[in-house]
Amino acid sequence: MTIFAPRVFSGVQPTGNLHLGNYLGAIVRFVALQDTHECLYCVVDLHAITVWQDPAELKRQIREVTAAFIAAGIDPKAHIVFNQSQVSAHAELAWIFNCVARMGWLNRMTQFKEKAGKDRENASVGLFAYPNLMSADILAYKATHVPVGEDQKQHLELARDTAAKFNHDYAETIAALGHGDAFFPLPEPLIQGPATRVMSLRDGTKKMSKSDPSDYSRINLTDDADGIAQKVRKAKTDPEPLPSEPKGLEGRPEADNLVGIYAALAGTSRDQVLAEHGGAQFSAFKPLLAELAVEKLAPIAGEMRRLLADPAYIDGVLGDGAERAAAIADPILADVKDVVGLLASRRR
Ligand code: AQP
Repeated sequence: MTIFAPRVFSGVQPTGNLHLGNYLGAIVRFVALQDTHECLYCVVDLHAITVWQDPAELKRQIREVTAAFIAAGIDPKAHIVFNQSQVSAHAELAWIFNCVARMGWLNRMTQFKEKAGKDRENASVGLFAYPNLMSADILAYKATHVPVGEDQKQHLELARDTAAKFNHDYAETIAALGHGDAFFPLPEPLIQGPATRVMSLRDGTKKMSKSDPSDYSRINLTDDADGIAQKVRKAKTDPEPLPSEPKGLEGRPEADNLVGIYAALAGTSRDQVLAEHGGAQFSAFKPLLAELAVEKLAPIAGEMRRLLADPAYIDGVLGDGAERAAAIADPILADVKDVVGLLASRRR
């Protein structure tokens, strides 16, 4: 059986304010994995344009996500930080995957249904094909592990199905060209911790999201201390005190969300938080949560401001990262073309 060296890949879209969900569900995990894995972290700007983006604002947001990565503790020298559009292998492999993945698979994707809404006919083709680009992002590096929030689980399953179908459809050529019994690994989602699905502060049944029209639904990484305290104070809750065990959070989505956020920020578990704060009213728990959120997020916001004051540095990080990413992806793409039967004679 072909053995693949462990490699981590993940991405974040530059589509607006990064929030606590992106941070706890993804970026905190990105930082932790650096100690044990070779990691590539990507600002997925080609995904962003599947819905309309103001061009000047998009450039600003690409730099902002990069600054957030670095400010949160990702080391762009030890690992690779870059923006997707600078490495053409992503788009090229996505086209090949458009020809491998099936319409029926994409038709089942719930994120497309949610984002396209009722006006499906008017959604971009890119929004529909988005999961194939995501498969290409991961498999252009033969990445084996992908840290993501719960909402990306279905897309990861599609990436595994696409890798498996490619390995199956081209099995003979893959073996004949010396790639063993599998060309691509089946990438594993890493969905772990107490905050894999952080919910809106206004509605505990809806995911915290950049595109929610209410700024009070989320804590942005760039919110100041007063803003964070106000949003936590106004967060929807129920009248009951906190239970002493997680079972008591059943049917209480808002309470469950705040306890999960607290646990993730404190680096502990729901059980532990409830063991300490069970019986407390929200009027006592919310100020503690706000204080903890400020303690963790304020240094990141400060460092982001410092980094964003020097856009040339950020652009340098992205350029250097793109070169190093392309050095991995280009030979893999050349092998993919060879397997598929696309002639790659050198241009003179
Ligand atoms: N609420 C969340 N809880 C936990 N993890 C989350 N992620 C996003 N929202 C939550 C994770 O963050 C990573 C980057 O996400 P993304 O920006 O690429 O896209 P998204 O999942 O579509 O994020 P948003 O905020 O919901 O953006 P919009 O509103 O533009 O769609 C991913 O790993 C994601 O799982």
